[in-house]
Amino acid sequence: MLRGFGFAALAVFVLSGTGLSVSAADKITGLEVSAPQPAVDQLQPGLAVTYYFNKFESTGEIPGWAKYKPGVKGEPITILDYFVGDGDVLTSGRADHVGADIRGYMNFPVAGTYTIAMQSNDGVDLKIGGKRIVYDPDVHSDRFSELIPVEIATPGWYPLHLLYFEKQVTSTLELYWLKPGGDGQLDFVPEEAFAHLPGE
Ligand SMILES: [Ca+2]
Repeated sequence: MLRGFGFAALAVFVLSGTGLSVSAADKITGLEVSAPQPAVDQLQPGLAVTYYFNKFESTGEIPGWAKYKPGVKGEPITILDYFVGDGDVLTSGRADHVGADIRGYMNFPVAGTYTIAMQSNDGVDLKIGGKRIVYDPDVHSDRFSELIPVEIATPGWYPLHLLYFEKQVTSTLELYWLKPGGDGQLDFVPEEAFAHLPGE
């Protein structure tokens, strides 16, 4: 995986409020923490992923395709910091025509208002705790979401479901946050915030 640290620094610069392309969204509330919480001794690192190889045009096409064509389980995704140009899409081993159904848990260690943002290419549909957080479902070149305030009432593990696809040429999938009381710099959501249960 090419982590693209130089670009990440630029992204944080843009997201810190000096850029023109990022604006703030309305706060999202009502996320439901997993109840009961997943057993810590059963959690595995990273997010589970199933790949579907097709020339998708929108994230909404992935569930329908999955009803008729079995997917391929991939190696878990440890962190969403993919800025790979025309390289392989996530852990799929392919560079184009990839859909991904990504599932697991995301840990919010404290209560409060987080700021979440994504950069994507192509489409994304991210739900956490049953709420849609980022929705940019169609074919597009690299672009950032808004800065999205997300209210977390209860610390802990929340169910995460991310649909994503790469049609062709370049692909990008990055997830950023700023924790409550942070210093204004968004950073990648770290590896320790992602987990999944065996069988997901
Ligand atoms: Ca693309």
